[in-house]
Amino acid sequence: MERTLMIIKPDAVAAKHIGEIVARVEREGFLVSGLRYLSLSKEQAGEFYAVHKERPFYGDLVRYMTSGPVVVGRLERDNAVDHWRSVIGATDPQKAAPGTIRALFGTNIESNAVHGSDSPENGQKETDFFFA
Ligand code: 3AN
Repeated sequence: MERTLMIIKPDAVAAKHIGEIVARVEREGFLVSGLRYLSLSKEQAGEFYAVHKERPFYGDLVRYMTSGPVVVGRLERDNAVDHWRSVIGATDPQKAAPGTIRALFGTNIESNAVHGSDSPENGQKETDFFFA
């Protein structure tokens, strides 16, 4: 069983899409084995996105991710990482395939509704970050 981390980002929480997104998760065959509603501190957001530290959008990304509450979830199923990435769609909602979560609920490349881990190794690391 593989794990991936879902984050329902501040824009999607504010737009009241938590229920629809979690319903989609379960329809896609995931077991939700952890779910938390929380506000990220600057330090947590900075550490979580540390790989993007040198990118020009890093400061804005940390500001955005701390702009309101988020929902983090630990999702489990076979092929969880790739399956969840196919369900959420491309980073830029304008380029995301129709019916994907980012196409449905994303605002722009930064405020793109949800996060998904990018490898099984990071799926384990990122879920451990929130679910000790
Ligand atoms: P993904 O979330 O699709 O794996 P990453 O890991 O490249 O994409 O980027 C992490 C987050 O950084 C994205 N979800 C998005 O919020 C933000 N981001 C990525 N690229 C850009 C960009 N060019 N401009 C602004 N924000 C970006």
